[in-house]
Amino acid sequence: MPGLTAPSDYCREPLRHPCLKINSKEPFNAEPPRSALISSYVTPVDLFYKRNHGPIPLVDDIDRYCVTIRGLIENSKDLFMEDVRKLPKYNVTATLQCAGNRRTAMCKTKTVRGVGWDVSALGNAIWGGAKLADVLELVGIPKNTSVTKSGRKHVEFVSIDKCKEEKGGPYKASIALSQATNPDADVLLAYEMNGEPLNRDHGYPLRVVVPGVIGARSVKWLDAINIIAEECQGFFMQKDYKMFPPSVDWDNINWDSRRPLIDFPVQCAICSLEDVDVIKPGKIKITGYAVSGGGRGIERVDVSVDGGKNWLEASRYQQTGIPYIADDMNCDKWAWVLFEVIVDVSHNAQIIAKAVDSAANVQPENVETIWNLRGVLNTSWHRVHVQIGHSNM
Ligand SMILES: Nc1nc2c(c(=O)[nH]1)N[C@H]1C(S)=C(S)[C@@H](COP(=O)(O)O)O[C@H]1N2
Ligand SMILES: [Mo]
Repeated sequence: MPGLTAPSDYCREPLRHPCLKINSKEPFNAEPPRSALISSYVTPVDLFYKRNHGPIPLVDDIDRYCVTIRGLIENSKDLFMEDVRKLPKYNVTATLQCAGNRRTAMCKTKTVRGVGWDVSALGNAIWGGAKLADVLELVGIPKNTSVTKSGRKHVEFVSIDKCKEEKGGPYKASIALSQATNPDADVLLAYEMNGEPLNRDHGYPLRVVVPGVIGARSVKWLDAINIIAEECQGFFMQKDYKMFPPSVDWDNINWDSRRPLIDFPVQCAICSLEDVDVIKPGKIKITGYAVSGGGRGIERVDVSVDGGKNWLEASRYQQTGIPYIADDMNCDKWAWVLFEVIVDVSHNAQIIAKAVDSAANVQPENVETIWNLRGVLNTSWHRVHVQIGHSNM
């Protein structure tokens, strides 16, 4: 692993923003406060959630750093940063969301295992880098290789961080070769986030960004790319990030019975209020985010202030108070939309938000029906409670 080092302890962690809410210190897992998320369409890097499984790697020599591409190809290749930078550069606005986002709320039904997250284990960034499809072309794999041609082949991304779950080995994950070679899937080897070089927390010097897919597949601190016959056999593909039905618990789980999670389903959350908040009676503005996976944009966000009897359609904005003007039908293909709606609340109420994506997929009404032992993909209607009072204001 030329140029990159993986510490085995937490003595050389980067500095982090003091506003982040720390869900686990070592490895470092943290999310911004709800209100910070909705103040900007593009999430500032220092407030972007951080999700790690081990200590943060360090670059000791950027000139020697390279990614080895090997496996089912004629000749393996060492890809240096200058090779990546020579390829056409793309800026893709994409929301990255952890499959564990909103896990804490799932625990209320029944305990789940995993880092507790509120509603902010996601962020929207402008990722700059080369397309994986262009990189794979350098090793002789044509663009748009169809599933018919590629069969079960996957492209595996291997990092160098030391993860407990991998018994001290590196984090890894894979995606289908057909997706990896599809330029329209916008899979990037990213070296920039919001126009700045990636920072250590987010994968410096190079990370994978797989838009529309759970965050777990966007491998940071890339060390190798393997072209393999079948999906990656690592822990995070086989023994984690799978969704089981509510009937499955730790005593009857069969990991092989489920496929690894890929696309993210439709999701939304209110960010202008906490789970329980005290407000003054009258008009209040409800704001939040909505996002879907697989390249499906958001069609609509509905908000209710009477526990789901009546619904109002929210409008979208990019900066508070400034409506969102879509000049390109595809502009929210991979990115979230921020929504706002003004409602009148005169008594204690349950406020709910639910989104509909471009394929008319809706969110499940109740968290109980999608409870799963790992607490992944809590995309149930987001509910908060307001109490009328004068404290706090
Ligand atoms: N090498 C490596 N890549 C990784 C992880 C990791 O622990 N190690 N965590 C994954 C998970 S679960 C998520 S949700 C995203 C989080 O990316 P972020 O920390 O940049 O927000 O990175 C993914 N890539
Ligand atoms: Mo994640």
